[in-house]
Amino acid sequence: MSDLKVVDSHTAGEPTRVVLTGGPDLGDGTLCERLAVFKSQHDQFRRSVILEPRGYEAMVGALLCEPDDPEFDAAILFFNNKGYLNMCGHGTIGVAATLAFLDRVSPGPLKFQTPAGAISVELHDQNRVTFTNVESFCLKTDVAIETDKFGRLTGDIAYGGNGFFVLRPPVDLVLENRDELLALASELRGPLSELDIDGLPGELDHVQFFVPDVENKQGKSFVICPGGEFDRSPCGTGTSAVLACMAMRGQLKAGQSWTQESLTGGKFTGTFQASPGVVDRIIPTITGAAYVCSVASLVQQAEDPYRYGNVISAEQ
Ligand code: PYC
Repeated sequence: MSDLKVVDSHTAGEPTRVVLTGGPDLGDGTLCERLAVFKSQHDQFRRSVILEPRGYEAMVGALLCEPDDPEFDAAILFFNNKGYLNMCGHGTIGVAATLAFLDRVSPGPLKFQTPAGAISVELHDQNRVTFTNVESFCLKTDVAIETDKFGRLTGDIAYGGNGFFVLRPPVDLVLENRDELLALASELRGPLSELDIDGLPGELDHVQFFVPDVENKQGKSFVICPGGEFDRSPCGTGTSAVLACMAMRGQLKAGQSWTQESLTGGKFTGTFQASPGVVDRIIPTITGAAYVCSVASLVQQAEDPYRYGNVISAEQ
């Protein structure tokens, strides 16, 4: 049996499981080619690591891989209870803090390769991390979707390493309304998947309820991921997407600092620079902290009917 060693951390409460050893053999193609092999030939590995009983719904996996180029300190393939993520912000912070915990890196600059692109990272100490994300943008503003309970809702389609539908919630953005917002996000997925969208590098598969307080340069967000689970953290790619939307509306300027808070009170700070030479595109920089909470070996006994995970929700 291969030795499947993982380190679990959380970033503002959102878990990241870094796979150190025992991952599948993905061949020696480019990172994107290896991701394609992961998806097509080793999806059972993803399910085994993330789904119950070894993992749980909110967890994001991060398989450490050999980078395509030695300029990178690590290459990462992110996955969750539903599938694969080209980029994950809280996961990037979690990987950096995990590598620091393992004494594999020291505070200072690092560079990670992800399928979405190169991510520059500054490790401030064992836990605190700033990463500079891929180019982010707001693709469409005020897209209307009809819903059963709340009628017509409008939101923006934006990219921050993942694709987001960003909208103001029709109810207060508080933990008590969590189930209602989860149900609404689930309802929105159908019409969103039918939109004819050109120009998004990936799927429009995240819904983000967002309430900005522009004057005080802070906002509250609730991100629902493709597998129906919500991000306990303020979501790094989601924060990048809203920075792009606010930049486009002139609500935040390059270099200004923004604080993004999740429904459970976790905070990231973010800022951006204009993307060189590309109008209305930004390069976001996000800061947060992650803490290691366990080091484990995962075991899959051959007779275990749940060795490849237990599907417990219709959205998985
Ligand atoms: O932090 O970018 C993020 C993220 C995406 C999905 C869960 N977390």
